[in-house]
Amino acid sequence: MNSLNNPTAIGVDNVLIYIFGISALMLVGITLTMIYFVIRYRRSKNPQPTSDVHGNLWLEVVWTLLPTLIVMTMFWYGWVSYLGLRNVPDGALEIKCTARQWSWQFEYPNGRKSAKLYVPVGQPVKVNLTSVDVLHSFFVPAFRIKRDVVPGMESYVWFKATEPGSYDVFCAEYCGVSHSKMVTTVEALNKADYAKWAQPAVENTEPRGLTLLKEHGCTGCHSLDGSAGVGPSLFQLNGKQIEVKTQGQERKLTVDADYLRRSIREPKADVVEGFQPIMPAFEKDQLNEADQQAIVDYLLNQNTQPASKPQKLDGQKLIEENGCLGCHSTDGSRLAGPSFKGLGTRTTEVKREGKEIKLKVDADYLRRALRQPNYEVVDDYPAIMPTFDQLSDAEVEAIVQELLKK
Ligand code: HEC
Ligand code: HEC
Ligand SMILES: [Cu+2]
Repeated sequence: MNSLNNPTAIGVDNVLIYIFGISALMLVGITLTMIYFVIRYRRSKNPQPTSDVHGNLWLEVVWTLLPTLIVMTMFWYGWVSYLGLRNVPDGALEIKCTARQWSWQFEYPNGRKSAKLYVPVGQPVKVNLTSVDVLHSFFVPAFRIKRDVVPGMESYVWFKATEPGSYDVFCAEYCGVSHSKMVTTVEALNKADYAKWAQPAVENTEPRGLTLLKEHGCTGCHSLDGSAGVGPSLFQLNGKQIEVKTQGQERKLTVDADYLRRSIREPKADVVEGFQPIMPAFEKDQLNEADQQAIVDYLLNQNTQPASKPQKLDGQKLIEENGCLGCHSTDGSRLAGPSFKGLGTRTTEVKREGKEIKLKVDADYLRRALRQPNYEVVDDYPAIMPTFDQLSDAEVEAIVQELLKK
C-alpha cells in the first residue's frame, strides 16, 4: 500500500480507526465483563439466587443513551469525512476521465490525452468521470477514493498526491470479461517534471509574425480567419484588391508589403473603406523594424490561416490512448479481440451480413473495422468491438497505417 499522507486518505482512515477502535473497545470490555460474571457468579459458588431485581430506571437510561451517543458520533464523523471527499478544494486541476471496456482514458485541460493519470504533486485534482458503455468504478486505494462511473451521467472524485509516485487505479465494478485488466496508475510527478510532461516536445512552431500579432494586441481588432471585427480581417491579404480613402480621396489599391508597412506605422494614411480610422499608429519604439517586417512577412506569406496546432498524429499513441489494448494484444495472445500481431499481413475469416468470407487485411478493411465494427465480425469472436465515432478521419488513418505495420 502506498503512502497515506494525503487529505482524502487521512479523512477516511481516521473514521475507520475511530469506528474500529470503539468496536474493539466494546468487544474487549463486554467480553471481559462477561467472563468475570461467569466466574464470579457461577452456580457452584452461588446455588441460590442472591438478588431479585426487576428494574432499574437509571441503568436503562444509561445503556440506551450511551450507545446512542456513541453511534451518533460515528455518524457525525463519517458524514464530515464524506463531505471532505465531495467538496473539492479551490484551484483543483480538472481532468476528464472516460471509462470504456476495458481501459481508462484521461484528458487534460490542454487537450492532451493519456492512458495513465498524470498529476502534479501538491495540487488538488478533480477527476470528472464518464463511461461510454457500461457501469465501471474508479478506485484508487492509496487515496481512498472510489466512485461509480455511469454511462450518461457525470460524477467526480478528487484527491491530492503529496508525494511523487505511482499509485494503482482499478475498476471496482464487474464490467465484462477483461474487467480484471482494467487497471492503470496515477503518476504523481513533482511540479517541475509535471510541467515538462504537460508541455510536450512540440516546440513553439508558431510563426514569429503571428506571435507578434497576438502580443501587440492586433488580434483584438483584427480576425485572422476572415470573420468581421473592429478592423478588417487580416485573412489572405496578399494581393487583395481593396478600396481606401487617402486624404479624403477614394482610391483602389492592391495590398503589398509597402502598403502593409504603412498601415502599421501610419494607419490613418490609407483608411480602409467601411472602417473607422481608429487604429493606433505603432511607432518604432513599440514595434521595431524587424518585428514590423516579421508581421508583414507573415501577412504576405502565411495567408493568415487561423493558427492551428501543428499535430503529428502518432498511430501507436492513439492505439494506447483509445483503449484498443484493453481488448487487443500486440504479442499474439488472445484477449477479448484478435491480437494486432501480424495483422497487416493476415488473412482473416469474417462473417459479413451472415455470410462467411475470407479476406486479406488491407487499409480499407481496417478502416471498416474501426468505423463499422459490426459489419464484418471476425470468426470465433463476439461482436463487442465498440464504434469509435470520436476518432477523426485523420486519427483513423494514423491508426490504420500503424496496424498495417504490425
Ligand atoms: C483598436 C483596434 C486596432 C488595433 C489594436 C489594430 N488595428 Fe489595424 N486596423 C484597425 C482598423 C479600424 C482598420 C481599418 C481602418 C484603417 O485602415 O485605418 C485597420 C487596418 C489595418 C490594416 C489594413 C488592412 C486592410 O485590409 O487593408 C492592417 C494591415 C492592419 N490594420 C494591421 C494591424 C496590425 C499589424 C496591428 C498590430 C500591430 C493592428 N492593425 C492593430 C484597427 C486596429
Ligand atoms: C471492448 C473491446 C474492444 C476494444 C476496446 C477494441 N476492440 Fe477491436 N475488436 C474487438 C473484437 C471482439 C473484435 C473481433 C470481432 C469483430 O470483428 O467485431 C475486434 C476486431 C478488430 C479488428 C479486426 C481484427 C481482425 O483480426 O480482423 C481491428 C482492426 C480492430 N478490432 C481494431 C481496434 C482498434 C484500432 C481499437 C481502438 C481504437 C479497438 N479495436 C478497440 C474488441 C475491441
Ligand atoms: Cu470496468
